[in-house]
Amino acid sequence: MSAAVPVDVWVGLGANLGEREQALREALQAMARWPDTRLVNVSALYASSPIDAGGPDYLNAVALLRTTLPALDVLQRLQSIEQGAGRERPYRNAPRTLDLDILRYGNAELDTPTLTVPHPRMAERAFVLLPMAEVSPALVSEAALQAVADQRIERLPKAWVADLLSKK
Ligand code: A4P
Ligand code: MG
Repeated sequence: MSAAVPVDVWVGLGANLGEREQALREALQAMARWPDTRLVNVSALYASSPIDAGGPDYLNAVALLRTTLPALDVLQRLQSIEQGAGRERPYRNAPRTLDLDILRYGNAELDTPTLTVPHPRMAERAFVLLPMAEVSPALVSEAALQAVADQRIERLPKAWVADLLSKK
């Protein structure tokens, strides 16, 4: 079932195991193929040190989708892409081949056992705020960026990102 009105959905992508860039690219390609969905914008990739976690450096990005899919349908589809990338969950915040989080689903505020939006830890994380500011500048204030300015993060522009954007 689809909601009648398209909703802007921000998705955070992260990977710190395996072929990280390929995992992010394939995930974006998969989202762009969803029914009733447009991939509107994608940030550059960002390399960042793990926050509240261990393991290798992460590659992160943020994508903006416009979709009529309900929020739980989006979550289920993201989880199925994670599974396809070989995601394992041995313990909390374990290193991962691919993590896909819903950062915002329009202006919805949901707190259910399976889905909390806006993502509760978003404001603490440079690896979310910097790419999100690139995709949707109005959503991230200077003060929010200042608050995470001590976190190590590096912007890595990738030519292939622009090729993914939907012309629909
Ligand atoms: N869930 C609830 N709300 C959401 C949402 N908005 N989006 C539920 C996605 N899932 C949501 O997720 C566990 C459960 O959360 C799901 O079953 C879903 O129903 P998970 O992906 O299995 O576990 P996780 O990834 O360990 O949890 P989460 O919440 O994604 O972890 P965090 O807090 O996002 O931290 N450092 C850097 N530099 N870059 C990173 O990407 N990521 C983390 C993960 C830690 N440190 C990092 C990074
Ligand atoms: Mg997750």
